Amino acid sequence: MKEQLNGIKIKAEQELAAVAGLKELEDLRVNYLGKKGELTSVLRGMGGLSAEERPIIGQLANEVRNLLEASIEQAKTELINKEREARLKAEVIDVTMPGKIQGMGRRHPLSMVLNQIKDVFIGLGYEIAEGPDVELDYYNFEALNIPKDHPARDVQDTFYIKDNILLRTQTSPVQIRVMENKKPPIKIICPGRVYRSDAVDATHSPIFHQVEGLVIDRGVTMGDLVGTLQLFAKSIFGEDTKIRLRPHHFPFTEPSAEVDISCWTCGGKGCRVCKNEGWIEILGAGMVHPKVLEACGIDSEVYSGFAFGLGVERVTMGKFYIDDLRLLFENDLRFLKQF
Ligand code: 2NM
Repeated sequence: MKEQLNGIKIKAEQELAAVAGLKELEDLRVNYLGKKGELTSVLRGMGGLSAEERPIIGQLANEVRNLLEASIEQAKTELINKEREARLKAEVIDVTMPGKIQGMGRRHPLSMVLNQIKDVFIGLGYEIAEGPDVELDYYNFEALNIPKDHPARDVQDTFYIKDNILLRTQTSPVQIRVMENKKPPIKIICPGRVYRSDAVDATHSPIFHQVEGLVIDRGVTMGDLVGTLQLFAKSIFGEDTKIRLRPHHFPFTEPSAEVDISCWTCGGKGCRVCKNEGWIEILGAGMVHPKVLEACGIDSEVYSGFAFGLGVERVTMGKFYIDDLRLLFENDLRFLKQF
């Protein structure tokens, strides 16, 4: 019986060393220590032992059982720790990884481009400001010096919720709110969803995304604006990218400009992508109108600033050669899987 017990001990320890999972470990425990286990059946056979043998074998059996229980308990702890470590390792996210994110599938092209844009401006020391999608007429139009009879105010172009409550048509109301609440210097970008009453086609959507930028300080000039946009264009479209400003009119900036960038396909020679222009319009910009500054309580004799706005969909379509805006909203996996 002594040999039998030692045999069980050796065999159990060998098997224990090879156990790889918790389920296997539990099976092993039942096989040896369970009601019908090997050790238990040896103990059952103790009835036939002599009075001298019984306590010796009994003690040995107890020792083997205690040893096995301890070994199994230790193996269990080790297995749980190993599994926890593996799980933690699998959960680690490399936040610097672009596009495809571990365990999170892929990213939407709009998010990829938005993140790139944010990175550029965060790198320049800008802060990100957000505000409500549902706005007051005052913040969306009035404070931006957009006159009462301006076509943008028409119900044809703007979604009204009530007389003076609407879905913002641009993210500039966020900038008005920041200017009202914070003293210059101000250096912000305002990314977000905007709404316009447009019919859906390859280049229009009633919901799209904008990033607007705003810098207000003493002595800010058009030169600062040009330098900023030049750096932005190079960061997003490549080092060889040039920009071109054309005079324009916006009620909220003076002077105002439409900003083109050299075609990212032909570099300016003219091709299908730029419709032989060599340039592609991508931004609106200008020096913040003194009336806008004053409406926010900023002294326009002391401070000046520039602002710009761009459509995230437009930039995304350009960068990825997407010819139909609807692809960005339909979430067809055959499209999304390409990113
Ligand atoms: C654009 C173009 C030009 C703009 C102006 C302002 C504010 F609040 F400072 F007046 N925010 N954004 C602006 C200027 C936006 O988008 C095409």
